[in-house]
Amino acid sequence: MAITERVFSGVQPTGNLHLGNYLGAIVNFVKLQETHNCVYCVVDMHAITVPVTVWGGPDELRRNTREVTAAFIASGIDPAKQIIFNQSQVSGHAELAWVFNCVARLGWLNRMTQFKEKAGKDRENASVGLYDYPVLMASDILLYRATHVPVGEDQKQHLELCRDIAQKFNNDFSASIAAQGHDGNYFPMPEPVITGAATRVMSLRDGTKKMSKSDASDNSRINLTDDADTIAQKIRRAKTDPEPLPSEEDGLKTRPEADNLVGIYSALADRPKSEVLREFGGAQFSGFKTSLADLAVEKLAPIAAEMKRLTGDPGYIDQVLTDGGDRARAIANETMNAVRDIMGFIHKR
Ligand code: AQP
Repeated sequence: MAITERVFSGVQPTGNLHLGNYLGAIVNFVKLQETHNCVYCVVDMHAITVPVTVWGGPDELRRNTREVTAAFIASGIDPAKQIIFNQSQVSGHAELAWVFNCVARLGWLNRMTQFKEKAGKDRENASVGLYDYPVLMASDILLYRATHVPVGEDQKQHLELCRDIAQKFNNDFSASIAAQGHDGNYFPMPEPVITGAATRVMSLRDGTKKMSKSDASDNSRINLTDDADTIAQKIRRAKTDPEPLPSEEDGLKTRPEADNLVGIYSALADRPKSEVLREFGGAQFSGFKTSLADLAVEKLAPIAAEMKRLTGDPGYIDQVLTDGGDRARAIANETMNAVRDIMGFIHKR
């Protein structure tokens, strides 16, 4: 079967969905649905790679899974046209991950910087799942033979690993792939889609640190569930330097906090940074922050309100997920049957 263009991406249900997740990933999910068939996944099996005290246990996982689903829908993804589901409903993710565990090399995984960051000094105590996270992610993408993967900058290295796995699988089993009648490579080389002015949104408290769900300070991030007052207050309190805003992008190079706030403005307004600086260059931060807070509230408050409405109806959300799961499973089964044939696993047809 020839490869056709398809988009896949996932978001972990680990709570505190924030502006970085929205601008780095979800905004692009919404745009891509105009041109592509898309599969958007709430990756609950990835969420459990950290200690249960961190992911919160079953009630919290259910709540967070519904919250991410609500964020997808509230941001504009149409669940009737595109597939929205939670990963654990489709067993192919775990099955393909096993095959890829036997394709990926230890040396490749040892280079993954996210594992090093997340495991920290207590590496011996990290779960095997956290180490294997990038292999499961490669399976998520390739199970749907996806060609495009919208993600934030931080996922670039994992996407490269996914391409390495696809390539080694295609090479190792090229004869069997051809014998099964597939033309050329069975798995595509998925392209990362890392676009927009905010592919790496930084913490509001420290412009050198990524905005993250796990930051202890709630003031470091704007949560998608924050109300208008909280959004405005967090932006007013965001760290800045004492200089006025520059008029040219070059002037942002050594000023991470200024660069971050201008990037957020630019992404929310869907206007290039250069244009934003033409308007605000020379202005003090106080005035710029007021405009940024107004813009953020205008764009985000309706999403928060819709998320609240949707999470108030868990029956509807669960229906979206199970319906999406059925549609995802149909594609996944096709891939898994082909993989079984390619590998030589005897199976029921
Ligand atoms: N700060 C960010 N800027 C731009 N994009 C970001 N993404 C995450 N943080 C930023 C993108 O959001 C998508 C979903 O992320 P995830 O749920 O898989 O988890 P993550 O990358 O681990 O998110 P966090 O906030 O960074 O969690 P912790 O604190 O656990 O490390 C991805 O496409 C990601 O690139």
